[in-house]
This record gives sequence, C-alpha cells and structure tokens, in this order.
Amino acid sequence: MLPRTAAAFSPTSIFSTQSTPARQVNELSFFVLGISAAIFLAVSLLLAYALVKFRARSTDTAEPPQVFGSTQIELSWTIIPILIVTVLFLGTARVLFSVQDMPKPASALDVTAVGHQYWWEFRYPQYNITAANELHIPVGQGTTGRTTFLKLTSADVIHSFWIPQLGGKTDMLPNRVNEMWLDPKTPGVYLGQCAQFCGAQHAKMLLTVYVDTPEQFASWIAAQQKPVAELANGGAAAGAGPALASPVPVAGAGNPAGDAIDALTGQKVFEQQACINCHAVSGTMANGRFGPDLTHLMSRKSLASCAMANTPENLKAWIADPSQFKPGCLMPAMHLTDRQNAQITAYLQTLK
Ligand code: HEC
Ligand SMILES: [Cu+2]
Repeated sequence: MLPRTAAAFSPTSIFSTQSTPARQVNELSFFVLGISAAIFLAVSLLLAYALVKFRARSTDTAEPPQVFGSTQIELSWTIIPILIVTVLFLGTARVLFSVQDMPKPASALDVTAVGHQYWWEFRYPQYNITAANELHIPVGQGTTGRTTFLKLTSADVIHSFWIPQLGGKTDMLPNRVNEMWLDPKTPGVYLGQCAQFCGAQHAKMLLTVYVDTPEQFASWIAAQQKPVAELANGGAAAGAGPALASPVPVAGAGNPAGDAIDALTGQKVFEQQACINCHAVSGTMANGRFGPDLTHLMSRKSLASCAMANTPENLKAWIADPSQFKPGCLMPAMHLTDRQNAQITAYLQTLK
C-alpha cells in the first residue's frame, strides 16, 4: 500500500479504502497502473538503446542496411500486446463482476438514495424512515457486520454518489435505478460529494456518512422512528397513540398565529407558510417532498448538505435567506418577519 502520507489519510482519500468495493477498485487501478508503467519503462529503454546504439557517426559513409519484414518481430509485437490486453481484461472483468454481482445477504440493509438539486434523500424502506444529507449505515465487516445495499436514483438531473473511502462513484439518473453496496470496515464519519456537475450549488452538495456500530445504528433507527413530540399545551390524553392522526389545528384563515416566540406558535406559522409544500414533518400537515424531510432535523449535525453546522443561528439565517449560504439553491427566501423566523426556528428546534 501507499506510504502513510497526509494525502492517504485525508477524509476523502481514495487510497485509504475502508470498504470492499472501494478496495477492489483501488487494487485494480494499481494493477493496471503497474502494467502500464512496465510497458512505458520497456518502451523507453528500448528507444534509448536504439537511439544510442544506432546514432549517426562521423565515420558513417553510406546508408545502413535496409531491413524489410521480420516474421519474428511482427509475431512478438502482436502476441505480447494481446496477452497484456487479455490480462487487463480478465483482471477488470473479475473486479467488475465481483462488485456488481455480489449476492445480497438476507440481513442486508436497504437504502434508497435520491439525488436532488442540491441535497440527498435517504429512504430506509425496511424501517419506514426518510432522512436527508447525513447517511447512517451499520459497520459492514466483522462478525456483527451488515452490508448496505443502495438503490440510487435522481429526482431531477444527473448526480453521482461518491464516498471516496467507501465506494462509488455511481451515477444517479432520473428514471433509472443504479445499485451499489458498501461494507465499511470501521465505524466513523466518512465524507463524500456529488461527483457529477448538477447545477449552481453542485460544489456544496456534500455528503456525510456515519458508519455506526450495530448498537449506535439501532438507536439511530429508533430515534428516527419516534413520532415528533406533540406540542399542544394540554395534550396529556394523547400520550398513548403515535399522535399522528390529527395535525395541530391552524388558526382561522388570515388570523395571525400569535406573537409568542415559542414552538407551538412556530408550528402554526410554519404551517401557514409555503414551507409545508416543500418540506415534510411526519405526523403533521407538512408533507412536501421537494425539500429535505424535517421530521428529525435536529438529529443532523449539519444543514443543507453540509453547507454549515446545524446551530440555531445558522438555521435562522438559512430560513431568512438560503442564498447567503448556497446562492442559486432551490429554496427561496420566504420574506418572513424576524419574529416569524424566530418562531419557526423555535419550532424546528423541537424536531429531534
Ligand atoms: C420551494 C420549496 C421550498 C420552500 C417553500 C421552502 N423550502 Fe426549505 N428547502 C428547500 C430545498 C430544495 C432545500 C435544500 C436546499 C439545498 O440544500 O440545496 C431546503 C432546505 C431547508 C432546510 C435545511 C434542511 C436540511 O436537512 O439541512 C431547512 C431547515 C428548511 N429548508 C426550512 C424551510 C422553512 C422553515 C421554510 C418556510 C419558511 C422553507 N424551508 C421553505 C425547499 C423549500
Ligand atoms: Cu449533484
């Protein structure tokens, strides 16, 4: 392997591979590079030899002998390249098939990843969860390992899913499903990025992958499955059920939701705005699908696919004007008053 340089240990290094598909592709690249380097060296040496050995000398009086055709040489420069190409072909085919046709274990985790301008949606059909931007998967190797099988698609233009240390780069195409799998070796945080230019904020379409231990993963799933806390002031009676059925009633049309800067008022303001046409908060009337699901927004460490840390100040500033962080992104500035913004932010803070 490579020397332990800083480059090999940067979080987006393709050299310190942490998952089988990435490792196999990496080994194949070095194999191909090795063969190409050997060919380059052999050709250069032969060329240098011929140039020196057969150079024009002052003692030369006539043309050197002219040679026409040599079956031996022609055979060798046909057969040797064919052998080399065969080796390259077989080596590549072996990796291709072992990555592509890996049988799916019964225990595999299914994730559907959907690329959007400029964020990622992650659906976990086995758990009925929708998350965004921060992908959580279990560690994939070792006795408790669990492989993750991803279905990749896009909601708009072509994106590409790439986590250099784990795998990819696999295109996410509209109306088509590509597949890949990951079996990360060690728990930790891995960084990825959209690898296909997809528009103005392509550069800020970053991706964080949390590779969890089985326990961490189970508790993350449990947290994502929890229904949002009910904010109704009295709501003790509703404690039992998942409280999903009835959305909090909205104040009559045109009525201001109120002046209080608290989560309950914030929810009403949120639901009176167009936010709910683009964002979902499960169990409430917000069921938009155009933007990231906000049901467990506070479980994420970053906002807007890693554009900034998820702090109350950043959240408020984002809602006031997303373009200060991601110019050209598809969430409009909603022209809220400062109070409305503070109310909504107070509400979003409760979406744990
Ligand atoms: C026209 C659709 C649209 C409307 C309306 C809209 N958003 Fe968004 N929102 C988006 C999109 C798209 C993104 C992702 C932007 C990106 O990362 O490029 C986003 C991102 C966000 C995020 C970051 C989510 C995350 O997971 O990091 C928050 C928070 C948010 N919106 C809150 C709001 C609030 C509050 C409102 C109403 C005041 C609102 N949005 C109105 C489309 C919308
Ligand atoms: Cu993209």
